[in-house]
Amino acid sequence: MNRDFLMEETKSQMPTRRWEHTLGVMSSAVKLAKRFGADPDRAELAALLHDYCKYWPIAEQRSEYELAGLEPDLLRYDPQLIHGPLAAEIVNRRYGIKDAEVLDAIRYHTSGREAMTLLDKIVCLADYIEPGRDFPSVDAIREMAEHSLERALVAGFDSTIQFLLNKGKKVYPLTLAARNALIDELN
Ligand code: DGI
Ligand code: FE
Ligand code: FE
Ligand code: FE
Repeated sequence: MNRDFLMEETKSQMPTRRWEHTLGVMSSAVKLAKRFGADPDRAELAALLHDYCKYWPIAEQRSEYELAGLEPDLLRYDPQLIHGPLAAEIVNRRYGIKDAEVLDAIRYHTSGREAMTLLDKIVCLADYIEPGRDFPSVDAIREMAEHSLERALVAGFDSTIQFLLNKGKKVYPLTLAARNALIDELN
């Protein structure tokens, strides 16, 4: 599939601000791939497509998700979790993206999962640290990302979980499983 074509297609799904975020995630993912020994092209492709469905109306995301027969338990948690697994489904359908590791990195970029692959980690972390991101611990996480994907990702999930707890929201169990597994990898 032609890169420029996929870029135009993806750009047309979202407002300018989110497209700039996507470009930031692409460049951060390529850097991380080079640093940690993953394929930069596959990291860039997953990053390009990771938020493909993010700005579709939530009702449409939900109905497409249900129609595709994706994991129903996720719908009991924050609707912000839908766009990753839905994007993996949609880009496979629309553009014939078949690379299972690329699709998984897209699918799990928000939630994480137990036993994240190198590509999963890179896309999820790039999403946290791309140049346009600004949240309290982002600079510390960028620093950690110089040396350890796992340490940086634990800090990323910590900040997300902290944010959810502060708002009195539920935490999707896969995020806890992801964090637990990353901590085991560190020890
Ligand atoms: O799509 P982005 O804004 O680039 O980033 P994202 O896909 O990582 O996250 C979208 C939001 O999902 C994030 O602000 C926190 C929210 N969220 C809600 N419930 C959960 C959750 N994130 C995780 N990891 N786990 C949850 O249970
Ligand atoms: Fe996202
Ligand atoms: Fe993320
Ligand atoms: Fe994102």
